[in-house]
Order: sequence, then structure tokens, then C-alpha cells
Amino acid sequence: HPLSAPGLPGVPLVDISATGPGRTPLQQVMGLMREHGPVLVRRLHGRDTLFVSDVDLVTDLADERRFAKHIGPALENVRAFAADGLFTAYNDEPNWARAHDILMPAFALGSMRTYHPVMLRVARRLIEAWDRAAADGHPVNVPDDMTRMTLDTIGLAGFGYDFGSFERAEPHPFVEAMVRCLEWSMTRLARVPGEDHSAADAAFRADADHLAGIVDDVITARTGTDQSGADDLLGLMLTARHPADGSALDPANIRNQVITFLIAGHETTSGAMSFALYYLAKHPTALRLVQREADALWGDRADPEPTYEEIGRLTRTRQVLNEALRLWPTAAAFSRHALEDTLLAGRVPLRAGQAVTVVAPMLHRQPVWGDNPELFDPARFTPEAEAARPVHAFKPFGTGERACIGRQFALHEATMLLAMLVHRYRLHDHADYRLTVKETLTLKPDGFTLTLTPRTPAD
Ligand code: MNH
Repeated sequence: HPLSAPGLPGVPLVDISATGPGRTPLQQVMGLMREHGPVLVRRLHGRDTLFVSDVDLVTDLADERRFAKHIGPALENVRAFAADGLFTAYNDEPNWARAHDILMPAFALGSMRTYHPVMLRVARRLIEAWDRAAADGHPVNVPDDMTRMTLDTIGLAGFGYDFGSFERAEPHPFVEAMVRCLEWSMTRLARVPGEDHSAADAAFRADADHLAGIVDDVITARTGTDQSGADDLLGLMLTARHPADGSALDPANIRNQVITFLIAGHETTSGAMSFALYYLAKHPTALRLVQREADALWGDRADPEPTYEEIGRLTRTRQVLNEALRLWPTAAAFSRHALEDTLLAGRVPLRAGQAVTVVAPMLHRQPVWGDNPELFDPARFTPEAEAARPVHAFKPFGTGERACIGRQFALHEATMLLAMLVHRYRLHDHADYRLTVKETLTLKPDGFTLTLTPRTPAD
């Protein structure tokens, strides 16, 4: 049996220094929790991390008077390329509140009406590409195409910038550099003290500079032009003043925000849609239900024109997305720290400043989810089922004032695309795909491909 963690009587201490965290550190922690329970300390080269997934602990951590977002080692690494952008800013950095207050209106539910036409336009790019693949009998690489779709969407909707991802055989260079930066942020955590990593660090710097260069293109494409009437994220950042104190965002911070939104705004949504399609391909009954829902709206129209309002009525599709985010929340962990010495949920003593990391995929498999938590079952997200569960049992978007600002954006984009896809295609699991989850700080179903045939609603 493992020892107790120092200062935490009864909490198992697991030292992973002998093997290291490997290429799938999150799934390793999930495995440790399956073995040792929902509260544990993982030790790596003398550095301890407290991981939790119990609903009562997570519920207590959501208390904003006693806990706040923690920028742990992984996000410290991301700060090397996103600095004081919203995602990685410290709570007390003035630019966090300034940018948050200026940008919030752009993410209110009503603003999705503004983004809807752009999201639809990009969804049609994906459909054109999938129609060609269907006609040729070629498989599609689901996560790659979801990433094309979400990158083009955030580029166009947020910044009026067209990445043109569907015109490229390979991922856009922004995506390749970003993935390597995220991988660097993750694998840097596994380093053995004393090793030389200067080559990896130099490669990282080159990638981070490349991202910054693309962001400068995005900004200059706009600053040369008349900005009046540009009510997207970039327009707001360039022109809006803080509602209370009239301050503006400085150019360095705007750059950090653009990098942040280009990454946060596409990487996780892409994974979420990929997992949803994976589960639909494996669960004909769930697929049938969402197809019927789409058919009820769009009948046998070959090219429906989904309206903003219709997306809000796709409740079954939304349930599928939530259930995919339950099993594989694509931003799988978030950290909090205690603002003062406290007893977490009356049983785990914490010192002021001490960090706790919530492992969302394990929170989402706790007994409150029933006795078969591995089973994909979208009915877990009917209003009745949700009302019967503690609110903090489901945390794919983090918590409190530092929770995901783009949640409505992601859900609108993903719900619309999924419904359009199941309406249009039969999905064939031609390769009898076995799920392997790739980690690059975020999660994706690795190498997931489908073949497609056109469908008529009678199918
Ligand atoms: Mn998002 C914060 C998950 C889509 C922009 N996001 C977070 C956090 C989680 C998260 C979890 C909190 C992290 C933490 O506490 O350390 N986000 C998601 C998921 C999806 C997602 C699972 C899609 C599914 N996010 C989006 C989209 C955008 C976006 C789309 C932008 C268009 N997210 C953000 C930003 C933050 C954030 C910005 C940081 C907010 C803040 O701290 O003020």
C-alpha cells in the first residue's frame, strides 16, 4: 500500500518517478485513481500534485470565497506563448479583469446569433469536403477535419481572418506549430532534473515565434482598415473601452489574447465533436435519435439552411455532445488553490496557496453517475436526470469566474455541425476503430476515420 502524503493523513502518495508520466499523463492519473481512489498525491522527481475527483471535494472547490483558479506547472508552460491572455493570466493580473469585462458581451448567448452565419458557412466547407470523400469512397480523418472546421470558424468569427484549412492537404502551419507548443508544455512536465533539453526548447521558441507571426498577420490585416462596425473579438479589443474605467487593452495583451482565442477557441471543440462522432458511430440507437431530431427540422431537404433558433431546439444532439464531454472532457483537468488555510469538504487539510487539480474524466465517472459510468448514454442529460444530480458533478468547462468564456460558442458550433452531419450522411465505422486517446494537453481520438454514404431521411 502507498504511503500517506505528507500533511494529508489517509491520502495515498504515489511516486511515478521511475516510469515518468509518459505520453498520456492524464490517462495515467485516471489509472492511478482507479487503483487508489478519487483523492491522491502523485510525486514526480520530488514534486507533489494533489489530484481529486470526488463530487463533494469538487463542489467545495467551486466555492469562490475560499478557492480560486490556480496556474499550475502546465499552464505556466503555456504562459511561455500565451502570457497574460485570458486563459493563462493570474487572477490578480489587471489585464485579466480588463479583457474579461471587455470581451464578455461578445460571448453572451445572444451574440451567437452574430456568429451563426459564419459557423454555417464553415460547416458547409466541411460538408463539401466530406461529399467529395463520400463520392470517392475515401475515408475522412475525423479529428483533422474537425480541427479544420473549428480553426476556420474561430478565425473568421473572431478575427475576420480566413485560414482556408479545407484548401490544404496538410493541417494549417498554425495548427502544427500550436500542437508542438502544447506538446512541449506537456512533456516539459516529465523532464528529469539535470537533463539537457536545449534543442527542444529552441524548437519550441521557433514554433512560438511562428504563432506570434501568424497572429501579427491577423492583426495587421485588420488595423489597416476602417474598424468601425467590426463587432467581432478583434474589433472589440482594438476599439472597446472598459465599461467602468475606460481603459483599453495594450497591443502586447491583444496579441496574447489573439493567440489564446485561436488556440482555446478551436482545439477543445474539435476534440469534443470528434468524440461525439466516435460514440455515434458506435451507438446506432443514439445515432438514430439524433437523426430523427434533424429530420424533424429539415426533412429530406438536401441543403437545409439551419437557423439560429433551430440549433437551440436540437436537444438530443446537445445531449450527445454533453455525454461525449462527460466521458472525454477535452480540457480534462483544471486547478484551484486555497485562498486561506482550510479543510476541503471537511476532510482534506489545505494550506493557503496549496493547489488541487480536478480530474474531470474521473469526476464524470463517480458513483453519482450510476453503476455503469463507462456506458455512453445521452439520456443522462435529460432535464430530469440533470435535476437529480449535484450541479458540480459535471465540469467540462471549469468553474466560477475563470470558467470557459467560449462555452456557448463551442456548443452552438458543435451542435449545429453534428446535426447537419447526421442528417446528411450514414457513418461507417469501416476500420472497426478502437479508441486510443491522444494527449496534447487536450484530448482527441487518435487516428479516428470514418467512411460516409449519402443518406435520405428514410434511412
Ligand atoms: Mn474554453 C477556459 C474548456 C471551448 C475560450 N475552457 C476554459 C476552461 C475549461 C475550458 C475547462 C477553464 C480552465 C481552467 O480553469 O484552468 N473550452 C473548454 C471546452 C471547450 C472550450 C471543453 C469546447 C468543447 N473555450 C472554448 C472556445 C473558446 C474558449 C470555443 C473561445 C471561442 N476557454 C476559453 C477562454 C478561457 C477558457 C478564453 C479562459 C477564461 C478565463 O480564464 O477568463
